[in-house]
Amino acid sequence: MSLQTVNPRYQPYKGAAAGWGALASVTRFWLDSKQPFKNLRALLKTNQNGGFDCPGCAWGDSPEDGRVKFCENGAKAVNWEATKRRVDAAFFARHSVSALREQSDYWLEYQGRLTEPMRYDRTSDRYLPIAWDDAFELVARHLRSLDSPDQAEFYTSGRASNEAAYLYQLFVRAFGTNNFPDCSNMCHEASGVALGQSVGVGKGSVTFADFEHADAIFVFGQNPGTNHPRMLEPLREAVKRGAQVVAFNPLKERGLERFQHPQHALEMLTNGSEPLNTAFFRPALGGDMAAVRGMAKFLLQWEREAQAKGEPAVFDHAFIAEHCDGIEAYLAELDATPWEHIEAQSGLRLDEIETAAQMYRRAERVIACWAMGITQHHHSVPTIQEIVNLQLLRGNVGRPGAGLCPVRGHSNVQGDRTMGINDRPPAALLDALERRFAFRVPRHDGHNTVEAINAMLEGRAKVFIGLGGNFAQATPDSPRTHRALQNCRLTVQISTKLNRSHLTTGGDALILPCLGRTDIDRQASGPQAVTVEDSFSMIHASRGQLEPLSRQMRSEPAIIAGIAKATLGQRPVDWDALIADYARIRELIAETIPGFADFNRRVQHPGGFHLGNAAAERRWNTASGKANFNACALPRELIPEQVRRSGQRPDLILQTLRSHDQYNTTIYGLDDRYRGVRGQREVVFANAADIRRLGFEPGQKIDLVSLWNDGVERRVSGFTLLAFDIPPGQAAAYYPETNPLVPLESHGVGSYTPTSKFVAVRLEAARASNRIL
Ligand SMILES: Nc1nc2c(c(=O)[nH]1)N[C@H]1C(S)=C(S)[C@@H](COP(=O)(O)OP(=O)(O)OC[C@H]3O[C@@H](n4cnc5c(=O)[nH]c(N)nc54)[C@H](O)[C@@H]3O)O[C@H]1N2
Ligand SMILES: Nc1nc2c(c(=O)[nH]1)N[C@H]1C(S)=C(S)[C@@H](COP(=O)(O)OP(=O)(O)OC[C@H]3O[C@@H](n4cnc5c(=O)[nH]c(N)nc54)[C@H](O)[C@@H]3O)O[C@H]1N2
Ligand SMILES: [Mo]
Repeated sequence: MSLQTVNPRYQPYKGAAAGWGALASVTRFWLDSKQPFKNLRALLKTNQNGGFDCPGCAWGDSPEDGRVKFCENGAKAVNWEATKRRVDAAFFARHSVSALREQSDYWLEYQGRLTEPMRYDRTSDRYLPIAWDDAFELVARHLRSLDSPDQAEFYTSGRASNEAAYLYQLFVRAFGTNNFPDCSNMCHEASGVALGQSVGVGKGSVTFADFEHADAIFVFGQNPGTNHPRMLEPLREAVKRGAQVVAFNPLKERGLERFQHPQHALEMLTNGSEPLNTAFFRPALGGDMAAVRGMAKFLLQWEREAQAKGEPAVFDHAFIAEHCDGIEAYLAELDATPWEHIEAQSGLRLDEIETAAQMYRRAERVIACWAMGITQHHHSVPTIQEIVNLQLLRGNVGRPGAGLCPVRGHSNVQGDRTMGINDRPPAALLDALERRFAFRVPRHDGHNTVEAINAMLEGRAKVFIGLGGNFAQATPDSPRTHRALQNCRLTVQISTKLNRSHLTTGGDALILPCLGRTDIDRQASGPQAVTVEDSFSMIHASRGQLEPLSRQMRSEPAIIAGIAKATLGQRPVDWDALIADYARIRELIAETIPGFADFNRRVQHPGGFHLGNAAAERRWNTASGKANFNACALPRELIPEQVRRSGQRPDLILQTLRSHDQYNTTIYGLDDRYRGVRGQREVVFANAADIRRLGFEPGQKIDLVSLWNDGVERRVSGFTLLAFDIPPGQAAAYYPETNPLVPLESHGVGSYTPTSKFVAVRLEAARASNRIL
């Protein structure tokens, strides 16, 4: 694959999701990684017993099914990590940091794996090698010089293993703060908050097996064909056995429409494909709460009709009476919500909502799935609670084939939270740590991602440590976030690949190169396994299979232990002993984290073990002791007040999403096959009628300017307008290029999640071509 931008092309994609197109793409990536056979071997062990957990998404597989799971984007993730290219001292000697800043994100990560620890030298504007011990000492010096532990921010991205995350939180709390900004804050935070209040567990209640028993699966705001390809198989099986798969998505995502099974030779040869849904609804951005409210209102209407006629009830009265709280207030809220408001806000016609409600009512067992199309909104917590309300009305929580399924992103983002990566830690966790380790844990709230950026901007935080991820690019309001990092005295990135966060340096800056999921991790007691938790709360082991590219790379637990020992000494644990054998870390986890008793033995079980989920067993760990109906009014308007007060009207509402060739801020390639885009990323999808209405032509270059009443100009330049099948008034463009448009202050109520799926924008004829982001 060439790094040159090929001629931008745009042609609608006609094939099915997965199938031949995926195979061709994987082969290309295999060849491109320069070690195709080694990677093939590695891939065959992905998500298998004895292999490593796929570093792609957090979708779980059936624990009983031993077959190799083929997924195009998992293959890309493996190949990307298992490259032979290296970013070493010689590389940094060739390139100054200012010169690297001129390169694209795509170019930066393409250069290969980080192989030795480096420290930024301001005089030469270059990264120079540093010995590991000196690096640890430097971090310790900076941390010890702070006036308060709360002046340091400890970010986590969701690839970190349970063992790494546990050590990290132990070190940080022993140091004295709960400042744990986390990728989850930008992702499924709203799901955790909403589910915690509604059903007492901030995680999904279903397991893989439930998908085999559901009569209907509702998929809200998710693009599984690109982001969770292994989910397509259970969806297809569901449609085949006559279950309903109902998609809510403004974009007709190919993976939700048609699917060709890459492991069924006949299907591939005949080029047949299966439809993947039985109904598709295209709401307004942010319109799902109104849509689900409408469905619930129809159910209430039918319930009353059934009562009047003496017909069987629509609601599950026995469940509601025994298990739920707040039904009266919720039904009153349904009555108080006008149909006109539902129709206007949802972007759907009432007859469409009625059809969705009928499909819902006819299904005995319903699973509701959702992802970023739901969580990255101002009112995402009430939207998720409305989905729960709907599920509670018919008892669709806590029985086989039914339940709640926030489909998680990063492969261990859920596990990291279980391990205590939490800026608002539950008291029970803190008590357990205090009992076991005999130090005074910090009891006050720490910073989440938005709060951490503000603290760094205002000089209240002076040290930033990133355990993975790409903070500079994943966060909103990019120029401000970059300034926030640059304000720090020290920035430390524990990473596998070069990215813009390494180039956005504080006064001092370190790159600490770590092993990834695919690499063999050797310690004193031999090769180590780590553990992860998938979206279904299954815990399983992961063992790297590939020889690391350099002896200088260290494991994440070893790097954390190195920093901890330099900062705190052998306190509150013997860090070296834990690194010699990770089973000792798991013993500590077993003693302090609920559900992990006998961890080392249970994780030997093929396929892993289930952590258990109280809501799935109809035990409700809420304040009321019941599952709560939350009666929340629909937002009066979706356009935020700060936009209305800006005095300008938005031309379009923009959502920022992923292409098929990216993993978050990691850009694998410049194509987005299922949306028909080739060789370019700086594009805006808009409706042809809107493009004309606004006085532009398809193909024209434009600037996007977002609206917010704070006097800051937020603009990205030189984007190509593509006429696309998208509802009127909406636009879509890729993240992270559009992150400069998302105001830091525009975040979800109760979740602090940036509203990446709802940005009010104006379009202007292009001023200049975009500088590299
Ligand atoms: N290959 C690959 N896999 C990944 C990732 C990746 O970048 N690449 N990222 C991982 C991570 S961290 C995550 S969180 C997940 C993300 O997985 P997704 O949530 O599928 O990711 P997005 O691309 O943000 O897609 C959001 C979808 O929601 C729709 N949508 C947007 N706004 C709305 C709305 O208001 N209502 C409704 N109903 N729909 C809406 C969009 O049209 C789009 O289809 O994927 C994980 N897996
Ligand atoms: N506008 C907009 N912004 C968004 C989103 C959106 O939809 N729209 N989505 C949000 C979401 S859902 C998420 S989860 C965040 C993602 O935010 P992050 O998790 O911070 O970002 P990633 O792009 O996943 O991080 C990629 C980097 O992680 C490092 N890395 C990869 N593997 C490993 C590993 O095994 N160990 C270590 N230590 N480092 C590793 C590599 O150096 C790589 O460059 O972005 C959020 N930002
Ligand atoms: Mo995510």
